[in-house]
Amino acid sequence: MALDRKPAPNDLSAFWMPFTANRQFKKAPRMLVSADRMHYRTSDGRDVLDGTAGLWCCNAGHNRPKIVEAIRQQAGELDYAPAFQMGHPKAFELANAVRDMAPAGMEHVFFTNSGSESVETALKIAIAYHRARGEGSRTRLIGRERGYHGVNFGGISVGGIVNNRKVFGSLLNGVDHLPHTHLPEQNAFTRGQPEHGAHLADELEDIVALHGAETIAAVIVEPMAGSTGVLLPPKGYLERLREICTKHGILLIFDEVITGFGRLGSAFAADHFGVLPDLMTTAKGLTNGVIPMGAVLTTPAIHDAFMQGPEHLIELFHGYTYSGSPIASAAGLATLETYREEGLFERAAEMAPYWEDALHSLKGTRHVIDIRNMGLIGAIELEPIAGAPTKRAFSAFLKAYDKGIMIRTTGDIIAMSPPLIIEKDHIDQLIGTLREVLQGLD
Ligand code: PXG
Repeated sequence: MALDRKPAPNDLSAFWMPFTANRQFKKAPRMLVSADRMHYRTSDGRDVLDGTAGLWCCNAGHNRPKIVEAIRQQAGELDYAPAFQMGHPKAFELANAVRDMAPAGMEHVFFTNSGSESVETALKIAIAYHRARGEGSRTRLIGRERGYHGVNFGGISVGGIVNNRKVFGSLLNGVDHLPHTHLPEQNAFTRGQPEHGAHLADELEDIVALHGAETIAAVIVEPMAGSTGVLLPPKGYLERLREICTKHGILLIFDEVITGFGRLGSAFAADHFGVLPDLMTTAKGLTNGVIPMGAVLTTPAIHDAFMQGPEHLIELFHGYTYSGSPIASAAGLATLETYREEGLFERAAEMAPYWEDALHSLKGTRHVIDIRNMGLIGAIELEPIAGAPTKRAFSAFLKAYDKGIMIRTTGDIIAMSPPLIIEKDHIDQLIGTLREVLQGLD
């Protein structure tokens, strides 16, 4: 009988792990059992310095008392409330707190449970917005090569990471892509925003000429592309995209799932670059990664376009069982309070120059062909092993873990995005260990 079956705790076969080399992992598992502030503890009792804030999400570090307490308390007070046609106070409080932290002009907040869902939500709002205004022909969506917008069908359609798309069929139709902005010949080893590449935004004019502006609903980009290996926007690029979108009545969506909540030393990338989109997608740092939650932010112009017709009718046929759920909302409120009380975004900005110098001290280290950084984000690109792309960086990841630091790799790029509470000696440890690892790699 199924109920009699008691799998041994070390039976790893049932769990099909996401974005993981399952067979490799299960032969030599890397198991994390607890976490506090800047460190994970492994099942073999080692401390591992968190160089990635989990998956770019634990911006305030781990086991933060205010967040832990808020979740505990909310679970005992109101565990769940229906999300449709009912409300509870904390979802409204959190929406207000997010709005107050967001750039002026972002006034309305739609809750989701992840970055992927935020992306689907923003794309759907964009298309439905045009239709609500009588421009129903605007259905095309424009993404960008190397873009990552989560893993649902809309997101992988506008996304540009080939492995995330190619085995999943024909995807959404009516999608086109801008070129990516990676120009290593001109921009290698740039600190912060690269000089070259603003002209790549002009490709949007060609796409508009090809399809007609009246068929295009929205352009979606990461203001700083994270997952593909940290590609910074060239100087002037985002401003140019904004101009062209405005000129043609196309909505601009910033996917701020990674850049939101302090990563660049400002609350959002939109603040950092001084460019305001029409919609912003967020998740991750909204709840410090502790409880799944995302949010889409938008302007009164977009929100108000839906608020028409008889008042008893639903204005947007979209939402999730857990949109703004009580425990996630409580976690979000406590997270934003933690960021504010500890001045963590300002702290990230203050620490950024030290981080930048430490990263760029790796220039000249074996295998390193480029280094990129901004705020508390950094990437080190390695020369791939001929005929075996990704292998060198993955070996670096495994060796780094053995030596007590956690990094991420994508292709042959090492990416780091530590919690914003990182201290200088942690940065020294991260970079020092990485230098040793790189020197010892084949
Ligand atoms: N948009 C962006 C810009 C993201 O970076 C998503 C959407 C999707 O979020 P969810 O919550 O559905 O995973 C992301 C997620 C990595 C890495 O190491 C990046 C992400 C997730 C996991 C790993 O690069 N980004």
